[in-house]
Amino acid sequence: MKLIPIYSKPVSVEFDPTTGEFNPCLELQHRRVSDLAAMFSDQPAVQAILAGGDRLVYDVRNHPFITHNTDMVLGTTVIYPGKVGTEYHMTKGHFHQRDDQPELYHCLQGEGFLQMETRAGDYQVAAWHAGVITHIPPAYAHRVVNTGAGPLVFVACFHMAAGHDYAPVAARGFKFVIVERDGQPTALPNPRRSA
Ligand code: M6P
Ligand code: ZN
Repeated sequence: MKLIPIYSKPVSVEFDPTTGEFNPCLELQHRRVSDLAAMFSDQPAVQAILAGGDRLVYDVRNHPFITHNTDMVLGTTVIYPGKVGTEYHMTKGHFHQRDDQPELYHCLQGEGFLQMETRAGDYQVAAWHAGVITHIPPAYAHRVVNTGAGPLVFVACFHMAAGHDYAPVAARGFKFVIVERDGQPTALPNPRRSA
C-alpha cells in the first residue's frame, strides 16, 4: 500500500465504473481461491483448483480520503465470474470491528446477491443488479456473490475506523450458500451450520 495522503482541501480522483479502477490507485488487493479456500463448501473442488494453479476471484481497490478529523474510504470490488464446484465466486465477507459502523454498497455492473447477517443470526439478502444501492446497518456481516456471466462491479463507502473482522465469517459462513442448481442461482442451507 502506498503512503496514505492526508487531505486538507477538496480532492478528486478518476474512477472507471467498467473496470473499478481508480487513478491514482492507492491500494490494490488480489483475492484468489487460496485466500478463500476455507470458505467454499466444496473442499475437493477447492483442492482441484489449487492443484492446477490458483485462480483470481476478485480485486479490491480502496481509496482513503483522510483529513485531520475524518476517515472516509471509497472501495471498489470487481468479482470475476466463476464457480468453485457449484458455489459462485464471492467476497470473503466480514463484520466491522466496531459495532456502530454501517456501510453503503452500490452495484455498478453485473448481477448477484448481497448477503447480510448479524451475530444473532438475522439473515437478510438483497438481489443485486446495476443501480442497486444497499445500506448495510452496523453489526451485519456482509458478502457479495456474483451469479452472473460477467464481472460484478460495486463501490463501497465506509469509515476506515470501522475495521474488518473476518474470523466469524471464515469460521461459520452465512446462513445460506448460493449455488447453481438446474442452471439457476439457488440458496441452500449452509452445511457448516448444521454440523
Ligand atoms: C468492499 C469494502 C471493503 C472490502 C471489499 C471486499 O469494497 O467492504 O472494505 O474489503 O468490499 O470484501 P472483503 O473484505 O469481505 O473481501
Ligand atoms: Zn464492510
